[in-house]
Amino acid sequence: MAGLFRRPTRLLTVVALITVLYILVIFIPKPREDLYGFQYFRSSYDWSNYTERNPVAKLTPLPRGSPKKLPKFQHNFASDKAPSRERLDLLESRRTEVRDAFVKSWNSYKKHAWMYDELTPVSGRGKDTFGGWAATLVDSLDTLWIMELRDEFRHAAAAAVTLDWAKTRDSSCNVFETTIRHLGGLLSAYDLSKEAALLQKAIELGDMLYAAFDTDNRMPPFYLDFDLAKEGAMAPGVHDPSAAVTSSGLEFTRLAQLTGQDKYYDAIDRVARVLDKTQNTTRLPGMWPTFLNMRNLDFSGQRGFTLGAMADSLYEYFPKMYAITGGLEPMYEKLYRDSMDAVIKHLLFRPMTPDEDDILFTGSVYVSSQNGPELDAEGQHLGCFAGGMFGLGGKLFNIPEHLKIAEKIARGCAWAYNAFPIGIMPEAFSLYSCTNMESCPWDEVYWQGTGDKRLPKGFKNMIEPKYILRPEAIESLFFMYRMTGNPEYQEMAWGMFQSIKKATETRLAFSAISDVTVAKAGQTDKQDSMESFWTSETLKYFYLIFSPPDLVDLDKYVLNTEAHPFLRPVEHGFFTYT
Ligand code: DMJ
Repeated sequence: MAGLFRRPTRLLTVVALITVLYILVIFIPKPREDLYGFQYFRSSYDWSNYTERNPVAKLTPLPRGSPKKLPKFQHNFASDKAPSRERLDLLESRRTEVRDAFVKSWNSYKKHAWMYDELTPVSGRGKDTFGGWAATLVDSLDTLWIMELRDEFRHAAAAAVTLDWAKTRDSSCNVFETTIRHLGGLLSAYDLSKEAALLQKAIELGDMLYAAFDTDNRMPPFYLDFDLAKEGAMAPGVHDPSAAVTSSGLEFTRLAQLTGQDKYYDAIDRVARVLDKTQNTTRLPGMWPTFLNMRNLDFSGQRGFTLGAMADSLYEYFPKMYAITGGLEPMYEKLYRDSMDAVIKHLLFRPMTPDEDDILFTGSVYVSSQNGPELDAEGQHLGCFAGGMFGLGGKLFNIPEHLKIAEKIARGCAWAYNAFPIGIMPEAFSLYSCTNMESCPWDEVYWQGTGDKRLPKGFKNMIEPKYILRPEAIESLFFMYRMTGNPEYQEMAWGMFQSIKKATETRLAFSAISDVTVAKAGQTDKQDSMESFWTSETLKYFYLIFSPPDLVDLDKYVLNTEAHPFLRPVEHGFFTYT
């Protein structure tokens, strides 16, 4: 009797096993290709097969030919007296401390938030903020490489090439953030490591982001809505942050150079041509308003102008685009020179400080119908990038005045860090603008009568007291150091790093803090947030400023706005494409 029952049971087991195997075979995703040892997965939707509703009749090609011999950006370190053994040891120990901070952040990301966009550095969870495509992982690939964490790099790169851009809980993606973090991260990881699978993953993403330009006037929207794009119903926005819709230039140019496909360059060239055409039609000729109507391309109505939040990388990319195109596209020099003339005339100001420091900030301007341009003497952490930009522009286009401005902006941000008891600059605040750039005596009585006395002397009001692990201040110090070779910038950077570390460190990693005006580093309120730019930008700049200057040599690489290095054409000697 027992045997009789056993036979059907065996049969059932076999059938069940076959079913399970069948399900496994059908549903478990398999590596489709093996590129350089990576188990590469192609995304489940292929945007290169997407049918464009607004195709371009004639593509603008990448500038081709021998790149110009551009002025050197980096100081000639070889001509300096060699640093002493003690100095080299000191720099090495600082590098190690920065790397330790990175490793701590990375290990916690790996343990608690692997493949999520971000780690929550207090509660130790994963959180998705940018499509769920592992933003911290992709953004950190090149830092892993640069810090010589090569095993970690291979592990992370192997995971990055399995990302599926069609798998997201969101119905759209932020075009700018996805471009600078994901596309920029993959391209630089490829430029450094030459791992083919990384380029392949970047191309898939580039094809998706390229679809964002498929609008009536070929201008991109702020969000790429996947369904709208597939239905051919996408339109550009009427009030978009200017940086977001105009700064994909470096990433798309590098992608075009690496693939030989002009379409990527054509997409961003059209946006740059619009900027070129409208540069003198705005209420502050030379600059563009903080928000743009990308639908009718009429920029003459808006009245607000800034180099800070919402607008920053629009300007940052002009000298960088000139560099990455090997100086073969003169439009970028004109865009840079004319916009910076307006910045110098209307936005730059010297603040009144107790020690009468000769420093500069980039404020913002409102153009009123009665009074014309009115300066708002605010300081923004985001505006601190301008030191690096003026430095790069000053060198590339041989404008000595811009180099002086670069130094004063970088020192201004360092001043704002040092002014607060915990040694960190807040996100945004207002200052007093001096009427005279040459001399600016401190007026204690005026400050006592008008300033917020809870703040350090020289500060008028607090706008946003938080610090969210942003990089712009160390970014400018890093550029100044590489440009001048002056070790003073390394000392300023070290002070900054120690302050940030003390005030933001958690058991797991480092966290944004809500208020930098507290008396002691131990009293900071941690906001449980660690954006991917902490490991992509902030720690990379800290690491590089203490490293030998040939590590990410700025005469060979140009860094995108998320600090991802792309090879400059001078490295190839001529434009050839893989
Ligand atoms: C980064 O994502 C980029 O630097 C961007 O251009 C501006 N904001 C953050 C860092 O603060």
